[in-house]
Amino acid sequence: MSTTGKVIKCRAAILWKPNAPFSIEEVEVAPPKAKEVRIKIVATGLCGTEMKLLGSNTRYPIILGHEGAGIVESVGEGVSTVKTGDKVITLFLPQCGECASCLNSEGNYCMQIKQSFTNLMSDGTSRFTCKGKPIYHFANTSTFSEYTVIREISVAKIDKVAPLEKVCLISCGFSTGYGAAINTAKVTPGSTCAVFGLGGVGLSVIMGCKAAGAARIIGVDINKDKFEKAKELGATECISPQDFKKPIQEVLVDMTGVGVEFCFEVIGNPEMMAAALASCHESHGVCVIVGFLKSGVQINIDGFLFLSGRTLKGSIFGGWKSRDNVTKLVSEYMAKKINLDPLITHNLNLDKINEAVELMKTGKCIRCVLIL
Ligand code: COD
Ligand code: ZN
Repeated sequence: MSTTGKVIKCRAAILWKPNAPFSIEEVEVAPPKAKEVRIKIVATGLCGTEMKLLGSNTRYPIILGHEGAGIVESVGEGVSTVKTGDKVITLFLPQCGECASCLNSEGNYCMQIKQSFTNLMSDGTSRFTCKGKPIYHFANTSTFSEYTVIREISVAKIDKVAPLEKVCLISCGFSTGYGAAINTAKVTPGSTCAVFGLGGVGLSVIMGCKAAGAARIIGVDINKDKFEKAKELGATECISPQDFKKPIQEVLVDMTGVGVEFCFEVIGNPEMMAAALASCHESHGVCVIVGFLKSGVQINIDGFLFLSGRTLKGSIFGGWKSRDNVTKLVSEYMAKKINLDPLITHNLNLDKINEAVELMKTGKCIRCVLIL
């Protein structure tokens, strides 16, 4: 029996308040309105960003999740680019194709992302209800639910044979890291790179540096358990700042003689951001900030560092224009040009989401993909 146009009852992981565990509840998911798509989520990663949101900085109750892949259940009025049955990836960064960023060949920060900061759909309402209460959306994706409603501009259609439990990582972690190296830094063949933070996103930066032909890739993390995988994916050496008396930027300058040509901060720590910039070659070094800081958090940088020509850059979603490139990245995975499999260390069912949180908190996993 078709569910088109009807409310769907399904399971979702709700965060009712800050620092509470996720609670698996039955939710009602309203049909998609104009230019919206209702998706049956099949798989979703738990990303480092969600871990940062468990405390505060958002609205509650909320359904988090932004690293998702699924199948279109039904579409609202005026949707023309996807149809029922299509396999899709959810995009926290939309691509409207019309704003100044979408029209600029270098930009990818679609201005329509700002709509998702309301935690509601474009008409100011939620499509989720639980126990009679509206539940907030997250990143216009809310993938920790068996069904979700998102905007058409936040959906990328993908190869119909793609394994959703793998390619969901293209929805965030992999693309964010890999693109930061390829698109934002534009890593050059033979260069020396350093990557601060070896989570799923940092390891994807390493894969990007390797694909771009970097000769030396230095992984930096305080958790040495991350080193083995980093080396498997292309790091030529790994170091922990805790093993040195000197600041890490001095260690990197000593190791390379001149500083690294490309340095990536993939932690979200203001001190490490300043250290990453200072680790770069003084003339042509490029430092890319991938980690997130809350609005208002300042970075304490010695202004003298810029005199000689260093560059400091931000990066979101690896600089990819989302709809155009996610489809292509999935094709590259299918053609075995990129590999996501080493990033997936755990698979759990959605109802075990709190176990996945624990695995992330204790640094025991790179990516836990939740199966719905
Ligand atoms: N020095 C060195 N390493 C550190 C330090 C430190 N002081 N503190 C933590 N680390 C290491 C941890 O041991 C861990 O290995 C790694 O840093 C962080 O990895 P994860 O697994 O927690 O996180 P990721 O890789 O999933 O995500 C990292 C981000 C920095 C991308 C994420 O936390 C973030 O800030 N996201 C927002 C920015 C963004 O682009 N988001 C896109 C949507 S997610
Ligand atoms: Zn993410």
